[in-house]
Formats: sequence, structure tokens, C-alpha cells
Amino acid sequence: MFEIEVVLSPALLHLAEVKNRNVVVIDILRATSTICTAIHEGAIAVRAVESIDEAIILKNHGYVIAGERNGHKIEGFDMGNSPFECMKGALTNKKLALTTTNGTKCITAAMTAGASNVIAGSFLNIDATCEWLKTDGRPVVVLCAGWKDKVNLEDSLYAGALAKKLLNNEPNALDCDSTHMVLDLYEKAASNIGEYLVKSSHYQRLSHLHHQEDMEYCLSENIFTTVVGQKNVEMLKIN
Ligand code: 3SL
Repeated sequence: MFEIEVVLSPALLHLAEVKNRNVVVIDILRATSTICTAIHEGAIAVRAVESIDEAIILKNHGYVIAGERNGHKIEGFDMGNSPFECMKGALTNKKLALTTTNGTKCITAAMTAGASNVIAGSFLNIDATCEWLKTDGRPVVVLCAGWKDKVNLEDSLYAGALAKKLLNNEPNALDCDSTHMVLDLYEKAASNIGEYLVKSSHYQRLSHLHHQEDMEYCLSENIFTTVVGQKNVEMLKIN
């Protein structure tokens, strides 16, 4: 039986056992989907940083800098947080420094908490990520980035999808109520996640900012098999 704990908000991370575990950080819309896409599209590494100032320092060390606050591209940055900006050779053989409202903070929090590996979760590579975690075999903590410490639907749904795959559809012996919750939620929404998410607050926020195409892309399953995890302070291709 695979050991798995879902942390529904970064505000709850201090309650989870993280040491010697693999932590999958999820910010489906859009940070971790963008990170996976950047690496898949040929970026050498993505450095997730918390502050705008840290990113600006990295620009002076040759990084392309990207980021958003509340969904808006940061003024003066090379890119926002759209996965499409990472495509068509934009990052080939380049290093990206990314700072976002929620997702990149969770990556640094998971690293600081002493995770064995920090993995970027996305629907885009969910099966490959699941296989990597099963092969590694360590217990898994799924950390949902949410929105400013609040729980959100899209990260919870991915947590449910991943838990279902990791548990081979056999959750009965599971001793974690948050994991049961996301499994039930996923069951309800799985037939059409995009439609289910229309009511969610971040879907609404990104719709107003005209990011529908990004959302459609971020909810696509298994369009590549690149698995992305942290080595030292950077996220890299790990398979
Ligand atoms: O909060 C985050 O990390 C972002 O992914 C939010 S946004 O989709 O870019 O607005």
C-alpha cells in the first residue's frame, strides 16, 4: 500500500511529515504546469524563487526571468507565467527564474522543509510522474499551492487524480482523510475537469485576464513524459 498524504494548503505544511519523503508540489493553474513545460521544451533548469528582487538578481547571472502577481505579468520581466511563452525554442539551452503568487513559494517551502525530492506536478505529465514516484517508492506528500493559503479546486483535483493512480484504485486501507477527500472530489469531476472548474475562483480570475487557452492546455493529460524535480536549488529533467 503506497503511503500518501495530501496537504490541501501550504498553511498546513507544518503538520505533515516531509523528511525522507517525495513532495509533489502542485499549482496546476499555472506555475507547475509552466515549469514542466519549460523543461520539456528544452530549458536547462528552472529556478523557483519567492521574490521579484531574487529574480532580478538572477537576470544579472544570465537567467531569463518570468513571473506574475495576481495573474498579471511582472513589469520589466522577460515573460509572464504562461506555458505558451516557454515554447517554440524560447528557452532552449536557457535557465529560467520564475516567481509566482503561490506555486514557486511552495517549491521553496518544500525544499526548506527537507523533502528528499521536490517534484513539479502537472496533468501534462501525470502518468510519467506517477511511474517515477512508484519506482522511487518513498512515501509521497502532495502539496497543493492553493491561492494565498486558501484551498482551491484545481490543485485538489490533480491531487485526487495522482492519488488514484498511486493507489491503483485501492484506497480502502488509506489512513489520510484529505486524500480520501480529493479522491472523492476527483471521482465527481473526472469526466470533464475543465467544465467542473468553471465555477472555481482561479478559473474565473484567469478568464477575466483572457487566459482560457492556458487553462485548456494546463488541463490536458499526458502530452509529454518528462518528469521534473529539484536538484540542489533548481528544477530539472529527472528522467
Ligand atoms: O499563483 C501561482 O503560482 C500562479 O500559477 C498563478 S497564475 O495562474 O499565474 O495567475
